[in-house]
Amino acid sequence: MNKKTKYDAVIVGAGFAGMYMLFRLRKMGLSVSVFEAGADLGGTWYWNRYPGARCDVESMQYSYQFDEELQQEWEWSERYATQPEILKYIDHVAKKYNLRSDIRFNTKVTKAFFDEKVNHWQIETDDGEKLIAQYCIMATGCLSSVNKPDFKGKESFTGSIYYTGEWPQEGVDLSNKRVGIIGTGSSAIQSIPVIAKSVDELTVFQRTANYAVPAHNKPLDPDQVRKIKDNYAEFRAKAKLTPTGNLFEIGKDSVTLDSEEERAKSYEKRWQAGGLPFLSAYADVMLDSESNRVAADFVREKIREIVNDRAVADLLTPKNIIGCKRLCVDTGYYETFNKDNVKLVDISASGIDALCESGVRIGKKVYELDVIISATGFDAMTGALLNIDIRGKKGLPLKEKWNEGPKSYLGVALAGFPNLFTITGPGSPSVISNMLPAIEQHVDWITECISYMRNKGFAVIDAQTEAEEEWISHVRDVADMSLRSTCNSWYVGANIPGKPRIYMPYIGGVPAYAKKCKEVASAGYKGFALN
Ligand code: NA7
Repeated sequence: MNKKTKYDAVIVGAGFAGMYMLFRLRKMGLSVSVFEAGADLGGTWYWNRYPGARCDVESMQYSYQFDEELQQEWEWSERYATQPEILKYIDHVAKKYNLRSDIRFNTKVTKAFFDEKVNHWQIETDDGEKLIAQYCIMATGCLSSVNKPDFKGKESFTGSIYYTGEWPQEGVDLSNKRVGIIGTGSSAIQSIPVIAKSVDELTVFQRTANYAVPAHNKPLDPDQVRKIKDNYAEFRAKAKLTPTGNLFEIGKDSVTLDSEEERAKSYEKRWQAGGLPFLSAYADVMLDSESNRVAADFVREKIREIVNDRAVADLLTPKNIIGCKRLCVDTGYYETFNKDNVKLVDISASGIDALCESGVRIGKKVYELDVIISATGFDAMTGALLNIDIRGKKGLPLKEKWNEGPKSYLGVALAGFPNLFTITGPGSPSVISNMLPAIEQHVDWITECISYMRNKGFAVIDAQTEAEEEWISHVRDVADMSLRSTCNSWYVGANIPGKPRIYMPYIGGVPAYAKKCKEVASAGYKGFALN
């Protein structure tokens, strides 16, 4: 076999996870090759370049912390970074550590088979390359497999269809067009106010109304930045002690500890401050339905205050639990529905009936459009992994192992799939926490695991089925305690027809999760078989 086709490790994906994994393994002296479907770095941030795309976690927290020099030298310009600024940051990181040299772009990994005879992974790419590696590390992202609903009559539409999750690299000129947008999740809520400014008409097709709180985005205050940077390590350490790995001020334990007036004051303060900390006003918001109702009612009232037309305001008012679907962070979303060129169409009864030559048909009514934007989200957490033909011991396909939903030990390893690691996989805090520290925690854990194996002379590590079962049952138990698992969100796979319903992220909190991972490692990788 050609020398070049054999590596110690293959990493699939060159977003934040793949980049840091490459950095760590290369430093350890491993030969590593990274494969990336996109033409450049960034993963989900590479593809999601729709108008208004921005991170909903504050930039001072949504960044790497593995290198003090890096976190000191990089200057974010705004409280919430735009997608282009995140790509600039990624480019800076790649140049600083010379990462691109080991990354093959425009190349998809299509197959990964474990060969038990020689204990390595056989990997194939879409350009026909075959290679082998001792370790296969999936850095495929949680929100990277775009959901493209198969709308009836899709092929008959004569205009253009775009997906927010695969926005054309060259951009799209929407000026003076009649545009329809399907979906009212975070991507739509970010893009609608921006798109509405340039188009002739914007029609929003809403299946489920969503909660959004204002971002109050602004340029970062240099004094505030200095204060954080002077004690960045301490700031990061404190964040790791919070349930979501984000440094928010968490309010009182229960809403019952406050009078009605105090509750309103507390939510108003958070509404004015902006962003996801809104949901941390009381620690029981996601545990107690009455506490949740107080938060939800506050936002419902705000919608009524902002939106002039009562019928439109009613339609935009969510009925379900707040925070069950991910809370959206907006800039002028509800206000946009006061514009004359913006129309809201309720499709809650039967969805999109069909696309036709001239637009979208709902019942008997046709909405004439030049462009349709599908902001319909992702086959989250499992989609990107299941898109690859992954086979473990005895040729078991991952699709089969996961036919009743994802099973994983700690969200990082799969029983029967030795030497395969999944960064921020299902069963880990991942999307329910701040993704950047979640990625770093997994990459550090995997690096230490590989280093341990090399030091002790082990060639193979495989999660044990009992340990996996025990972990999954714990993941399920903690999910059942939270209101988050009770609605039809992408967290439970409800947005993808036929997807098994299971609450995928680990919701027991970042500190508890990190402690468990540490304990497993210090006990010589408890729950794993090493050979
Ligand atoms: P989301 O949050 O999954 O939102 C997708 C939206 O598209 C949501 O409003 C869906 O309605 C709607 N949708 C999905 N499929 C259909 C079909 N078939 N017909 C009509 N409407 C549909 O994805 P986003 O990209 O906005 O955000 C994903 C995450 O990225 C977000 O949570 C942040 O973490 C960043 P539904 O609510 O299912 O009724």
